[in-house]
Order: sequence, then C-alpha cells, then structure tokens
Amino acid sequence: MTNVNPQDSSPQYRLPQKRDIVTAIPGPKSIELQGRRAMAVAGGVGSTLPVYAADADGGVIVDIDGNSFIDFGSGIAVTTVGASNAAVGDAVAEQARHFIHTCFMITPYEAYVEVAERLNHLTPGDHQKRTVLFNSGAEAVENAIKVARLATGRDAVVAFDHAYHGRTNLTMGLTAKTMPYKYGFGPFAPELYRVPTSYPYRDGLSGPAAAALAISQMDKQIGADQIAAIIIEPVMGEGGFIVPAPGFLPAIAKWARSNEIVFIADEVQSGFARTGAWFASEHEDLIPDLVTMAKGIAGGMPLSALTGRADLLDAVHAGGLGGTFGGNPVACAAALATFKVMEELDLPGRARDIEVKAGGRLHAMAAVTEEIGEVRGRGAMLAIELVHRDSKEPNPELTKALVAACLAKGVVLISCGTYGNVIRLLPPLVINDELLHDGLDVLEDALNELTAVRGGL
Ligand code: PLZ
Repeated sequence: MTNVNPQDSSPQYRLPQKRDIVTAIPGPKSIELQGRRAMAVAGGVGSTLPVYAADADGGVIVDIDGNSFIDFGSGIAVTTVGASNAAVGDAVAEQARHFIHTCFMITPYEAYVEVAERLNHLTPGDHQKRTVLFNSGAEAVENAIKVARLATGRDAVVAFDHAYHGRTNLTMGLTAKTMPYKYGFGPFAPELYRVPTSYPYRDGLSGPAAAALAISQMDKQIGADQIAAIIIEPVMGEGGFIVPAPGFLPAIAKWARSNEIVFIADEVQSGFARTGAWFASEHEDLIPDLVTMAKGIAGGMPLSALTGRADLLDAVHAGGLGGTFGGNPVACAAALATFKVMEELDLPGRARDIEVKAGGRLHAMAAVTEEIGEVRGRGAMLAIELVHRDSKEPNPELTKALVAACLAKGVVLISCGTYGNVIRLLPPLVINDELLHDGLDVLEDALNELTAVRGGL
C-alpha cells in the first residue's frame, strides 16, 4: 500500500512502480473472465478496457494476467491518494472491526460529524456552513437541487451545454449528452433548462461575453425570479475537461447572487486536490452557495457530500434529507484518512507540479501534432482535444485508436468529451515522476505513430 515516508513525506509503495506487459492485451485470464462476465453482468454496463484488475497501488494497476499498467485514470478521478493507500486501508479496517453500519439517521456517530466539520472548513468561503453525506455524486447533486428548490420556493434549474451531473432521473435531465447516458431513458424531470457554457476553443468568446449569452437566455427564456438554482462544473469533466474562459464563472455567480438564485458548484470530479487547489472554484475565487463532492473524497470508498450555506441546508425540515447508507462510518473513516494524506503529501501542490510537468509535455506534443486542437485543464486534470488536420472537426476515431494503442503498451487512459475526442489525464497524485514520464512517452509514441499512419485523416 502507498505509505507516507516519515523522512521526507514522499509516498512509499507496496507494488513495483513500473510498466510491464507480459501477455497480449487482453491476456488469457482477462479473456476468460470477459466470457463469464458476458453471461452474468448486464449488457448495459460498459467497461472502457478489456483487462481485469487484480491489484493496484500508487501509479500502477496490475491485471489478473500479471501485466502492470500505468494508471492515468484513477478510476475516473477517484484514487487520488492511490488505490490502496495504507492510511486509508488501516482506517477502513479499524472502523470495520468496530461497526460497519448503524445508520446515521438511527444511531449517529462521530466520524460523520467530523467529516462534516472538515468539509465545512475545506470548501471555499468562511461563512456558516452545513454538510450532509450521501453515497454517489448523482445523489449529492440531486439533493442540492432539492435543497435549492425548498429554500427558494422556485422550480426552475439551469444546467449548461456539455454538463455531466449523473445518471439518476433528475441528474440525467441535467446531463447534456444523450448517448450513452440518457438515450431511451426518458421522460426526464420538468423545469430543467440548458444554456450555453464557455468553451473557449470552440466558441471563441471571452468569459464575460459567454456569460452574457447564458444570462440573456436565462433572463428571457426562464425568468430570473423563477430559477431556484444554477449548477455548473467549474472544470467540465465528462463534457471534455473544458475550462471556461476567465470571468465566465464569476459573472454567472454574481448574476445568481443578485437574483437570489442558488449557485451550485459541482466539484464531484474537480474537487479534492485534483486541479491544484482543494476545489476548482478557488481558481477564480468563487464562493458557491452549495458544493457537491464525491469521487476523490474517500480514497475510493463510496461517499459523497453536499456542503453549503447553513441557512439553505437548515431550511429543510428534520428528516427531509438522508438515506440508509449515507455517510457510512467506514467511508467516513476513509475520508478522514484521505484528507490527512492529502495534507501530509501536499497533494494540491503535487497536482500543480504535474500540471507543469505533464502539461509541458502535452504542449510540446501539440506543437508538432496538428491533430491536437487544444491542450487544456488545471492541475492534474489535463486533456488534449483531438481534431482532424487543418480543421476543428472532432476526431473520435483517433481518440479511440490512441486509447487502445496506449493500453496495449501498458498505459490506462480514458477519453471523454461530448464529441468523444478528448483524452484526459487523471493520474493518481501519488504517481512518481518516472512513471508519469514513461506514460507520457507511450502516449507521445502512439500519437506519432497513429498520426503518421493516418496521414492526417
Ligand atoms: N458530477 C461532475 O463527473 C461522475 C461518471 C462516469 P456518480 N462522473 C463520472 C459514468 O459514465 O457514469 C460525476 C461527475 C460530476 C456528478 C457525477 C456523478 O457521480 O458518483 O457517478 O454518481
């Protein structure tokens, strides 16, 4: 397990931190398991990669055939402190030996209260805050909307183009992309509206100009005094790691405030050190009314949170918020250990360091690769948007081929984007530099090979 070295506060690893491919990919055991899976697991569940995990630590995932892959995905931005962090594992085991569940709504316990205290402190702004815990990102988002509607007495909720907020009925309605998330699963909840976001590479607009467009639509098409909440990811995740142009988010937040609309920052993917700050909202000094969190919060244990203005969260009647498993004690123990590791290893600082190192490499690749339309992101939430040569036409074919080529060479990469043409880098923040560079070498070679072979097509 990844441990903290007491001498120099660097991560220590249990598994060898190396890329090592010993079979064809997928290997025979993964192929066999894939056959069993097809007969047992619902066909609607996808898996990006055809290899089955046996072990993971620091920056590597080892599959059941003994192949060691460099992990550039962190299970979609979750295993920020490593997939088997020793401190998190110990906290989980210790809590499990005492009690795994009592239900906070029946017999409460300290760890839940302590996580709430920590989140009230860690999230942006020093106003009075309250926290409620759930199991998934979608559940946190769903409850943020419930709170905003009750507190404002209004119905309308605004989300943005390219948004991703989850797969439950309400959050599907907020998510922008139909395939695979929404297709055929409607009808969706009423009073959900969508307005344009800021996507500098594609809209060419300044932050204030993009905000003016969104605000005008909200004002004219919905009516400011009808809107309960505006929800946005400060760095849009599944939609393509889109960083809005400077000034966009503050302008939207300011308009929300002046119209008593609840401004919700969905930090499910961007939170917890990932972007080089505890929360991505901090990069533009945003103080959201409500913040939704999940993914990296508990070292891989399922936990999510909604933190925000005390007056909003306390407006809800007692018993109005909850759930059987929400704030499970084992998950809370994992979260407290995770926060400690993030502080001890200064993982926000490490994310900024990765931005310089990996971001620099990606910019160098972009300088010689016409298919890279843009390099963007914050901290260790980095991406390249792939296009066809001499145009901004999305290139999902190259994206798919690149993911497959990197996997075959031992690098786990995931794609995203409304147009399926964005490669995202989300390494665990405890990955060492050697592995980071080795993974980027593989990406660079694969990119060179594929763009040369394709002759720019
Ligand atoms: N809000 C910003 O990124 C989850 C989903 C992948 P859950 N993103 C990855 C997939 O295909 O299901 C996400 C997010 C933002 C909310 C969510 C939802 O979080 O924990 O998956 O419910």
